[in-house]
Amino acid sequence: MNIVDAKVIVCCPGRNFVTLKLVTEDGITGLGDATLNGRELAVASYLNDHVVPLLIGRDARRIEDTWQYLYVGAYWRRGPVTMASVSAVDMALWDIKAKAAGMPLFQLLGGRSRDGVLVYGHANGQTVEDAVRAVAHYLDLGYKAVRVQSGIPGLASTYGVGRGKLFYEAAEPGTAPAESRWSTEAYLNFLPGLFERVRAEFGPDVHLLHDAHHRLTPIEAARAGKLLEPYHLLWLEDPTPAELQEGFRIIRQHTTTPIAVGEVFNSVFDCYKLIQEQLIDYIRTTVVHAGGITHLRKIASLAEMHQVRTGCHGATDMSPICIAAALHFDLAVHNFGVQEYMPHLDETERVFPHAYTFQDGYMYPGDEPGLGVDIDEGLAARYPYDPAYLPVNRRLDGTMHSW
Ligand code: EZ4
Ligand code: CO
Repeated sequence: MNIVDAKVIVCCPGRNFVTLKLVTEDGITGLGDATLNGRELAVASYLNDHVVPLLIGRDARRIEDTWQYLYVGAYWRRGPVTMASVSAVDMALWDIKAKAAGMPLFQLLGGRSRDGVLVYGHANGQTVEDAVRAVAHYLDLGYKAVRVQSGIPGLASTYGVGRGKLFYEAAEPGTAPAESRWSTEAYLNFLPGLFERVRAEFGPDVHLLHDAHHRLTPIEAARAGKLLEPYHLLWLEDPTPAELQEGFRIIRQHTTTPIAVGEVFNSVFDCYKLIQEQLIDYIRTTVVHAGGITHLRKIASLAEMHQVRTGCHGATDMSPICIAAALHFDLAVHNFGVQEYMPHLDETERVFPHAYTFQDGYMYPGDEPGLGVDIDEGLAARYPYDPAYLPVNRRLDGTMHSW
């Protein structure tokens, strides 16, 4: 079952996506997401210039060997550009294998471990009362888990609050990133009141989440976790940048607020200490950025042994191909926790028709063979690449800070 064609498709149906499409000699097609928000063309080049030529003529059935060939074989290991490329190939090969088997992918991964995949949505508002209204809207739609982000008095713009009522789209079209300003003091003074208000309004049962988006030091994150304890979050996400895995020990020593991290991780080596020392509760590595289904399963297996659950990144910069792959994975692995889900724009949905569905706070990958997602190439061609960047962030005195 040799690969006879490999094509990289870059399109912008409302936002930029990079897609890899493989075709075998038997005419089976496989799709992989290779989108790296704000750095899309670097991955397209890596694939076109260095991966596609190696794929033609390879046996599409050899998923593990192809993964190792591209990872070990590149000599230059890891990094988001390399790993998004490897992930796309891996996703497409699992799509092909499941189609050849006539099964939805989750069956090849061991079958269902649960009835449906619990997802959380993104409630946000400029003010606390706007955020409360947004949470109510999500609950009306059936969501059982909601991330809450709000504007902060005194700051002109805040991560997690922006255009889009049902999602937060961070990348802004343009040839240079937008700049925002940040004050840790204003944030920490404001945050507990937001969750006090939301808990008072909606009671103890709804799962509440919050993303600190890498902006705190470990001791500041420890303070945030302590202040939020009365409101028992499902998780506090990305409390501090995780290049320094040891930093999470400080947070752990001070608070029982569950911690999630990992959306920017590329491999198990970014998180093995966090997992083995039980410094986190949820690992957010996702299919497109952490080596595809093949590598994500290895991370999940390590996490399972240490009582860490999965919580895959699922913002709108994961294309429907990645969301489909994540849902198959989430349905199958034992230690699944929760899946992030932001609905895509209608233009995106039309370019990537898919079998997955949302109902009553849960998602279902569907029963089509493979990933259950397609790309309408004719339509995609009508949405050419449009440069867009994630914002950068500065403290009030102008110092660069994590965004
Ligand atoms: O900043 O997807 O939890 N979700 C997030 C997202 C990420 C973007 C980066 O491309 O943190 O908003
Ligand atoms: Co996040």
